[in-house]
Amino acid sequence: MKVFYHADCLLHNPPFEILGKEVPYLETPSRLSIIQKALSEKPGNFEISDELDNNIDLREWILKIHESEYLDYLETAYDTWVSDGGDETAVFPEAFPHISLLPKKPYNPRELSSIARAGLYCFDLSSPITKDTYKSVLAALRVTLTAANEVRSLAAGEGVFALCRPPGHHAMPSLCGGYCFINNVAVAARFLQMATFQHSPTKLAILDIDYHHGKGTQEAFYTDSSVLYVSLHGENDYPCRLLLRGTTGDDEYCAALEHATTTIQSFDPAYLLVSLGVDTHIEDPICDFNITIEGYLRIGKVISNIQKPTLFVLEGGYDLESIGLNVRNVLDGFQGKNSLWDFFFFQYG
Ligand code: Q9C
Ligand code: ZN
Repeated sequence: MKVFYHADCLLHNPPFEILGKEVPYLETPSRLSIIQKALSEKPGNFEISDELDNNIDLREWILKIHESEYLDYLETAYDTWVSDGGDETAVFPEAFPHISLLPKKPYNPRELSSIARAGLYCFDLSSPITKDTYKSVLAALRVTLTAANEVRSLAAGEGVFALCRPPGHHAMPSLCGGYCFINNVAVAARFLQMATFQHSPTKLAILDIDYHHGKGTQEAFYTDSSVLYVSLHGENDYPCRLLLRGTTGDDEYCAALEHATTTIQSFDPAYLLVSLGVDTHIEDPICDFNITIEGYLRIGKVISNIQKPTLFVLEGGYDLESIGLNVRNVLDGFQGKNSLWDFFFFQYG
């Protein structure tokens, strides 16, 4: 399986976030290095490449999902913040200009103070903007769209993986939050659809297996019958919604996933996009599910039953001990391979 990756994705590295108190930033660059290492272990058939398609006009595609005002904000927020006297560490909102506080008459958001702007375009304290954030955000999208280009030449049941960060599925047209800035999967969906557009829009399915609900992705396609969004996520957590109990383990999860795959199969999309989060793992520091390392192998197998050319894009997953094997097992299971864990056990166990 081809894997796209770029070192610029490591640049976004805020020292902390606020989770009731200051904690080290969980969505850390080492997540990528650890996964990259796990995919490089032998035996393996992953071909990791950092040769990205530099001809893709990222701005053009971002604007299919996000507002240009917001994109300009992401690009300029850090410099404006610092020149207004803000701390050089990162842009951290400290005031949230709720709609009732904003001018009633039309106004230019650029005229707001940089503190007010930071709160206007952000819904939580998990997405500080550092000097290099924008560069990483663009790199993540270029990795994703390069991989999306590749998925067009894949056969049914084959896959390609965009190994990138920051993640994207929480990002809204004009809002960052939940470690997300640009919705990589949503932009990739439009990119795939519009470049293969013939008489009617190409049907696509997005399967979101991150622990959290991808509100950004859901809203992008809510009224669009050509894109089916299916999400498995924890109930009563950040910020929505239904489906699986906090104690959900491998069996219960795979049963729900089989249900999701049946729905996707009857929709019969041209391509499948997978928002691949492994924060469902039992040891994840911010999530409640109980998926095991072995469970991810089963999850990959169930996804492969959909039998479509498949683009995997990394979302969450914060347990650094297991994240590498978890991601690798989804991709190994998808390709009908055994767990690397089984291999180690066989060799050294
Ligand atoms: N207990 C992704 O997995 N912190 N984002 C929320 C609430 C942010 C997760 C804390 C969680 C965002 C891509
Ligand atoms: Zn998540």
